[in-house]
Amino acid sequence: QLIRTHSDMAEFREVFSKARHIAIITGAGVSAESGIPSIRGAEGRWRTWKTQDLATPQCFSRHTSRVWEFYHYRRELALRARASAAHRAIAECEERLRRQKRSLVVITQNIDELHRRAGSTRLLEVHGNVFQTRCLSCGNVEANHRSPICPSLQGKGSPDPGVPDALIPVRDLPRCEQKACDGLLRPHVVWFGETLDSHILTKVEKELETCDLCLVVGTAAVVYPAAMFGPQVASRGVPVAEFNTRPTVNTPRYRFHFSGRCADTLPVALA
Ligand code: BJW
Ligand code: ZN
Repeated sequence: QLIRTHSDMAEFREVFSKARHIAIITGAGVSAESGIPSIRGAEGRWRTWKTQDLATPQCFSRHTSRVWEFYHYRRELALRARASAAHRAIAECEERLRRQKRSLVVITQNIDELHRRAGSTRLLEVHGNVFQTRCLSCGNVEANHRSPICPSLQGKGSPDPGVPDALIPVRDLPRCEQKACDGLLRPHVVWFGETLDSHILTKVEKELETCDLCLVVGTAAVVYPAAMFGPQVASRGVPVAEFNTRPTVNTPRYRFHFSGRCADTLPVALA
């Protein structure tokens, strides 16, 4: 249903002061504040390829070296990035609410771990995490912050369109270190056409059903199923506030829309 959307911060602050369970859904716009470009942004390219085509299981099986170069580049970028004022405002708010016996959970589509680095502890990463690997042979998932992730990727991964594929042999790409396994590792992220982790989705459902205020920050609401999280909350009659530099298809379904960079708007909203 369509509802009247406000951008009245005083009214939002009133709702915020009464909320006991807050869910914050975040997307690439929050990481943009840390200098990490969205892979779906206007540019949307790495070298000459559309990033949307690289983030698929088909591309990984055909062009394993290329896809690892792409993720190596983004791991190194995320390692060097620092949490922004938007990440910090969310983490500080969680801590403050906890002391007041209120709760805040972050449901993020971002894979760069910047929310955790800012200090968020209740965090659901629905599209995985680029600092975790998954073995294609034994299924083992583990944290990995090595830089570079393997010697053969050292100095590789430049996004410059003139740079040719490194064509690294698969045996020299990241391999499993579990006893006697040596399987090929992949980034533990959710690619197009893959399903989201059902355990995480169950937790997300519970948060969406119990929150009494929801913020949707820096996401274009194009990629499913995450695009439906905010509308799902709004359909229960719960106030939803969108923070984005521009309106989205979901804006008319939300009580509030705050236009602008989230590093400017969120610290005010969550103070
Ligand atoms: C700012 C700002 C600032 C900027 N301050 N704001 C139903 C309908 C149609 C299609 C589908 C459907 N169900 C499934 C599909 C297919 C597909 C899909 O959604 N396709 C769409 C493109 C149409 N979905 C899937 O395949 C999903 N799987 C699935 O549903 O499984 C079941 C199934 C399978 C097959 C068929 C049917 C069902 C999986 C999706 C996984 C997406 N993974 C990625 C890549 C992760 C790894 C990686 O990063 O490499 O996740 S895609 C990419 O998009 C990444 C992001 O998390 C995700 C969302 O992007 P986000 O965060 O919204 O970023 P942007 O750039 O789009 O928007 C940024 C926003 O910020 C903008 O609005 C700016 O204005 C704003 N902004 N600066 C505030 N400073
Ligand atoms: Zn293994």
